[in-house]
Amino acid sequence: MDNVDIEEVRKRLEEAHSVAVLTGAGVSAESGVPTFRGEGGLWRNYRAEELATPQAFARDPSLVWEWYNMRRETLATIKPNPAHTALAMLEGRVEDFTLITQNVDGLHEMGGSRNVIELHGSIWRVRCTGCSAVTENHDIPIAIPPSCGECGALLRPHIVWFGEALPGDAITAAYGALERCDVLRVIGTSGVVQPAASMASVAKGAGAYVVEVNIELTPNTTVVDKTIAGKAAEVLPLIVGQNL
Ligand code: BV8
Ligand code: ZN
Repeated sequence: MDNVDIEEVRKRLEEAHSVAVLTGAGVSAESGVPTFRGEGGLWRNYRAEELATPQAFARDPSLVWEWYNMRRETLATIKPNPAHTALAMLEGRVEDFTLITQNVDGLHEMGGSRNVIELHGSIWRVRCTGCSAVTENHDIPIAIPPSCGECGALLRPHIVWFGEALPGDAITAAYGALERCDVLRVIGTSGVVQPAASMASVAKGAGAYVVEVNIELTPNTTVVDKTIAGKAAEVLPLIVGQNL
């Protein structure tokens, strides 16, 4: 990570009217949240792709709820890190700022971000499989199997699983931001999961300056204008220019 890169990105952000940010699990890594495809990405030898599906939930809702309860318990003790705080500070300085996240952990809002699009939903909201009512639920653990207070049907996490469509309003808002932003920052994502994995190309195609922050190279690396190798919690405070 060299200062020339940091300075270049800081200048671009200062000149930008509209900024979009896309984050993945890597932005929460230094808060202690295990990423999906790094070490610790397994639970009882299951991969996320095997549990975060409607089929897995239909087959064994208790197993899937046990997985989410484990993650809720982990998240209960976790705090936003300087990467989350730096993004919240940047939002306060940019006229048109949109934070698009793939994460379901709620740490961006906890870190002070306001205009957050949760592409994949939230681990802190549940949805009724009967009447579709969506409610906040912070029970740790949630009693398994959870049932709807309105109609008694089984509750599921209000999270987008593999093979499920992303919420229309989130998609519309995200692509609007990608089309109009002067700068897109892609932070801590492996660039594997669609449609988020194509968002760097969408912004680039619309004329944005795209910069990636990651500890490894990803499929986005060949698309972006600049990749800064480093940990989000170290790089972002340098770019935002505050000793957080
Ligand atoms: C859809 C909720 C269409 C779950 C998640 C074949 C079969 C079936 C489906 C598909 C298929 N091929 C493609 C698909 C589509 C599929 C997909 O893309 N699959 C992939 C695996 C190939 N996508 C979908 O199914 C999506 N829906 O396409 O719908 C449709 C349309 C109409 C009608 C019906 C259907 C839905 C995808 C959403 C899945 N849900 N999450 C949960 O969380 O419980 S995805 C899951 O992965 C998380 O949300 C996570 O955020 C996301 C992406 O992962 P990353 O965030 O990138 O995390 P990862 O661990 O991979 O990487 C971390 C990165 O951080 C690494 O690069 C690492 O180097 C870096 N890092 C680590 N530490 C740091 C760091 N960087 C900086 N600093 C650090 N300190
Ligand atoms: Zn219900």
